[in-house]
Amino acid sequence: MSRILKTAAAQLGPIARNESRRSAVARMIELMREAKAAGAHVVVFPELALTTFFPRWYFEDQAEIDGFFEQEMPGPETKPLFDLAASLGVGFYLGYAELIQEGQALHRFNTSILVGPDGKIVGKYRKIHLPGHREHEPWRPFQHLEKRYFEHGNLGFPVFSCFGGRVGMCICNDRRWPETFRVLGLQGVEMVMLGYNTPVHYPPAPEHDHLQGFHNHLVLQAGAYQNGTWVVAVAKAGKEEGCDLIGQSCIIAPTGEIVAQCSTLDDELIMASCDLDRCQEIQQNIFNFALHRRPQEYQLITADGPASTSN
Ligand code: CDV
Repeated sequence: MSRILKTAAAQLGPIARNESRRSAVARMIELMREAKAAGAHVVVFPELALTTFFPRWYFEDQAEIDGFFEQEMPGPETKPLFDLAASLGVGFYLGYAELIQEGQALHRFNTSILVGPDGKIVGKYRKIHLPGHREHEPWRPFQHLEKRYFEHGNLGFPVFSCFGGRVGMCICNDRRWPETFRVLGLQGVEMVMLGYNTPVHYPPAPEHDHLQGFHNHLVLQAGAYQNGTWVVAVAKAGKEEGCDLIGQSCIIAPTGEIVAQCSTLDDELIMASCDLDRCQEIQQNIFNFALHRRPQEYQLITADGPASTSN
């Protein structure tokens, strides 16, 4: 019996700073209905999909910052998405800013969840690789203050048994790190879902701006192939509050081939029938970890601190 997971990538166009969650959720509901009509079992939405990408601004007022965070999931504005998922029998991945209280302490994470076709949360991930900077840097045309507004994720890179397979998550900058995919790969992951907000302009090295699209697909395709897993990567795209975000949302086979790709910078749905058994073509052969890996030679990867460049 084949294990075909009909998977939709639901790219979002820009979300304005004054756009309400209700409006963002309404856009996602429309995409979820379209996905169901096309036969999808699961829909992947972007990183921080409920609001504009707020780390591009320096805020001093914590209450204003917390206005971009969710204190419950689902909450009143997001519940309609969960209810629709349950009524349609469709699962989803959603990225959002999470604020939780533990004892007296408040914690803030850049989070994603997996929701099953019954509308119940089956897995949670908190972004581990936080890009950008901690302090206000006025020389930049826009800020990238993830290091200021979020703590590093503390849940590791879990893989969940759901949708008939083994599913893992990561978020945006995580995709650039081979360690992300390898840790998921070592757990036999068969599909990695991720959302991203990637500006075209990278202020510390603007000479790479024209390579943003290339680097996006380069790391996603490598992560898929080197671990024999499907990858579903979904952008928030387009000109958001004056900042251009790349699109190129895509579904990638375990061979590293892109099998579906968005062609706009707006709300757009793409679909693929993902046969999870195809992971074996890679996982049992060229990247059969048990047979071919040499972990004793990789110890520098987990050693503390940067690797020495001298010999
Ligand atoms: N949201 C992100 O993590 N964005 C980063 C940018 C800042 C480089 C990315 O890796 O796409």
